[in-house]
Formats: sequence, C-alpha cells, structure tokens
Amino acid sequence: KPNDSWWRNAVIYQVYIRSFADADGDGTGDIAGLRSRLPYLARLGVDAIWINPWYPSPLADGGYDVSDYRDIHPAYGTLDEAAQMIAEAHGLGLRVLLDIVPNHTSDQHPWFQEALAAPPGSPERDRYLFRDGRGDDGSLPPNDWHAAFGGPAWTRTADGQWYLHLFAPEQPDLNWENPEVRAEFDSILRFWFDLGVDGFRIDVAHGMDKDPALPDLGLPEFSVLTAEGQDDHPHWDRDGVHDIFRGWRAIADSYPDRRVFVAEAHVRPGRLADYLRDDELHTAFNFDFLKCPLEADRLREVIDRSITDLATVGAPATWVLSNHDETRHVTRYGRAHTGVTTPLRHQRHPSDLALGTRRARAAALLMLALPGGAYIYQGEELGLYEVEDLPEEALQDPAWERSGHTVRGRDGCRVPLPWTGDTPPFGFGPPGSVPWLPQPADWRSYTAEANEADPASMLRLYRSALRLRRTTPGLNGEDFRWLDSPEGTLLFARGQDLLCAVNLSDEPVPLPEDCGLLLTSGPLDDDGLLPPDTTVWLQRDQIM
Ligand code: TEU
Repeated sequence: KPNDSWWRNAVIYQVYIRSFADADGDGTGDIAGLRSRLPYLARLGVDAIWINPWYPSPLADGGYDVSDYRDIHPAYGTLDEAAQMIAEAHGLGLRVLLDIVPNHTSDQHPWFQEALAAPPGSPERDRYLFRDGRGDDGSLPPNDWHAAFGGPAWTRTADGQWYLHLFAPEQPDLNWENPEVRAEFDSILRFWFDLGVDGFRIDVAHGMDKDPALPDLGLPEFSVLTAEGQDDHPHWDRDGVHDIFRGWRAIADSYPDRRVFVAEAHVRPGRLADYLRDDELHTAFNFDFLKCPLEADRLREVIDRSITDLATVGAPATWVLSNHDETRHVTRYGRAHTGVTTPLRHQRHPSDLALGTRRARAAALLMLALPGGAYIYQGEELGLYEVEDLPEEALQDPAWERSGHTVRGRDGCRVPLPWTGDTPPFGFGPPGSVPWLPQPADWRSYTAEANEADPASMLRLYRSALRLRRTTPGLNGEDFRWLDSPEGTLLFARGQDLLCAVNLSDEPVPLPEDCGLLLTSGPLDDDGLLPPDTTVWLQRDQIM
C-alpha cells in the first residue's frame, strides 16, 4: 500500500484519553497509561489511533475548550511523553491522529483573555465574534442563534458587548475571516506534524465559516444539521470552509509522507463529498451510518448512498457505530427505536442489554466487512454499554447544567475503561484510585481480562474480524456487490469469494449455498440457519 493512502481502508481506534488508562492514579487517564496499553491496541489489529483533545484545558467541555494548542494537559503528561508515545506507536505499526479544535478556543485561552481586556472594535476582539446587543440598551443578544448545550449562543461581557459561542459559553467561536486566526492554525498544524503526528480529526469542520452579517435563523432550537432545504445557512456548512481546508491540505501534503485529515462534519446527505475533493480533506465520519436504525432496507440505502456519493470525488466510504458524543450502540440497539442516538436531544428509553449486545456484534461484523475505513470507539470492543444511571453529582457534560438538568448529556459513554480485576477501578488506575466517573460493578465481566478469557467475547470477535480483514484479499480491495437475499436481510460480496450476510428479520434464514463459514457474530441455529440479529462472513467455494 502506498504510504499516502493507508487511510483509505484503515481501522482507526478512538482514544478518549481522559478515560483510557490512568498510570499515576489521579483518576484521569494519561499518556503513560496509553503507552502501557499500546501493545493491546496493536494486538487488537487496528491501523491507527485518534486521540481526543489532550491539550491544556479547563475541561469545561472535556477538552474541546483548548487554552494552549501547543502543549499537553498536565494531568495527561508532557510534550516529551507525547513524542515518546508517538514513536512507540509507530514502532508497533500504529499511526497517531490528534484532534484539532479550530471552531472555538477556551475562554481561558490567552487570545480570549486579551480580547476581554481590549476595547470593542480592537484587533484583539476581531479574533472572535464580538457584537453589540440589540434593544435600546443592547441588552438583547445580537441574533437568535442557539448554543449546542442549551441557551442562547451569545454571552454578554462586562462592557456590554456580546460574544458568539455555538457551544458552551466557555468556548468562544473564532473569527475565521481574520488572517491572524488562519496563520495561527497553520502554525499549530506544523507544530504537531513536526512532532510526528500522522494527521488530525477536525472538530466541527462544518462550522468555522459564519455569515459576517450574522442574520437571524428563525429556528426554535440548536440544530447540528443544516436545516433541510436551507442552502445558505449562516453558520453550518458554508462554502468558506473549503478555502480553509485547501490551505490545510497544502500543509499536510508538504510533508513527504503526506499527513491526513478526518472531518467531523455534520452535513446534509450528499454534502460530505464537497469536503473530500483531491485538494481538501481526506476522509470523514459517516454519521448517517451511525444514526441508521438496524433495518435492512434503511441500511442498504445508507450504505449505497455513502459509497456512491463519495465515489464521485474518489473518496472511500467510512463507517462508525459509536463515539464520545453518542449513546453507546449496545444500549441504542437494545431499544425499540435503534436509530435514536444523541444524548443531547432525546429522552432515554428502556434498553434490553442482551438484545443490544447481540445486535452490536452483528453490526460490528457488518461495519468491518464494508469497503473503506472504519472507526472503533474505545470500549466498544469490550462490549461496554452506556452507563445511564451515573449519579447526578458525578455528571460533567456541560449539557447537564446548560439544559437546566433536562438532558443528562454524554458522560455515560465516557466512563473509564475496565481492564482487569473484580472491583473498581478495574485496572483503569492503580488499586485504590478513584476514576473521574464511577464504573458500574458489573463491569467486572466486561474487563479486557474477562473478555480475553472468553472465546466468544466481544474482544475476541473484534480481533478475529480485524485479523481476517487484513488477510482476506476480498476485504482489502474496493470491490463491493449486493446479492439477492430474503427480505429483512443483507447479503454482499467483497472480491471473488468473500460474502457477508446479515439477518435483521425476525426469522432464521438459510445461508447461501457452497460456502464455508469464516466468522459469525453468534451461534447458527441447529438447522444451520442464520438466526435474527446475526452476521456471518462466508468464503465461497473456489469451484464457483
Ligand atoms: O461535536 C460537534 C457537534 O456538533 C456536537 O454537538 C455533537 O453533535 C453532539 O455532541 C452530539 O451529541 C464536537 C465534539 O465531538 C464534541 O465532543 C464537542 O462537545 C463539540 O464538538 C464542541 O467542541
């Protein structure tokens, strides 16, 4: 594989560093913990890791409020340790992607502190989006935009001006019209590329460009997507972002071993391709897939659209089931409405853990058999579920406070990983340490150790799938074809002889003939039929 296209069918493992592994026992994950677990990740068989923001930050939004883009949060370690970790990962054949947060800084970033200290109209304020308020005394926000975690997208400062924040008030939005902002991020990218990182996930890639007129939206609440039918949204998915990313691509390509960008862009179906042209970003998360209910027809449609849309610009499709913003899919798939995802918007529904786990196994084998790239969120390979009963006093997501305690937010998918042992902290930290979010007692049967001991565990399934994905020619190529299959099921071929069958109907279905079983997400039934909520990988006999 040429060095500059490794990402086209890579499996990238998301490390939420705060919750991955805590070497020093302060309750928070750290770089030393990550280093100690790199062999685990190499053995799992992923190609790369993406590390959520690890920069100095007041952690008002879990680190997506960066106060210094060129250093490491002291709780996580030092720049030296970061450089060593990157070298060790490379030594194990793992690439390392970081998370860059260009839409907003922390309110503790020196730039924002300078802006607050400077007068209205000053160059310091022009790095952000400060405006006068409306009403006779300017006491009304400049427009009607809403913030993601609740409340208006504007906060008033001591001298009466307001500043824009699409997320928490501690996350003021940068003004990307300002050349200084652009130059600063070019320099930040180079800083980390020079340290050896292989690429970046770009946070809120669809939000950086704002209509300078900041017109009213007329929408009742915050929406992550461009409103249906609205081509000219004042802050989502505007043409101006492409100019920024063309500049970034030139920087990535100036390194002999071409660095890579992954877009986090919540855009309308069909619009993602615009971000993935030759001179822009490389790849992007496929949230349509994450949000799709486990229903054959809906999945077939999303899969087809994902592949064909991106093929128009030569980009590979990608697949993702969970991340640090969404309810873990074991829990989602255990619900009647499996497409319900975001913990920022929806009420909770009862979930059947056994059913959810069974479907999560089926979904994993589906995802890993599809052409293109895939993302694994830490802990999904252990079968972790969403922790929905965290005590209220433990909740940290700004959504909890900002919503006036009406939504619990995203902490339930961010609970520190269980590695070993029978009691908390389950090897996340040293014995006696207290993880920053409490772990459920029954995670004793979800530890990496417990998974390891059980041949039928989620971890063993992921590892087998990732190994076969590497060694099976059909799964390496781009070739993908649907085959006819009973209603409520999916059947597709990869290359000459690899088949994947997914039964999402209520009845067992026969398997295609003349095939050998390579891998299955669960036991076949006594007659050799494929039971509901089960996926198999099959090898077609060569005689065909
Ligand atoms: O999320 C971007 C985003 O649009 C979120 O509102 C997302 O849709 C929501 O969390 C889904 O529940 C990114 C990060 O992934 C998230 O963790 C940050 O809070 C956010 O940006 C602000 O930086």
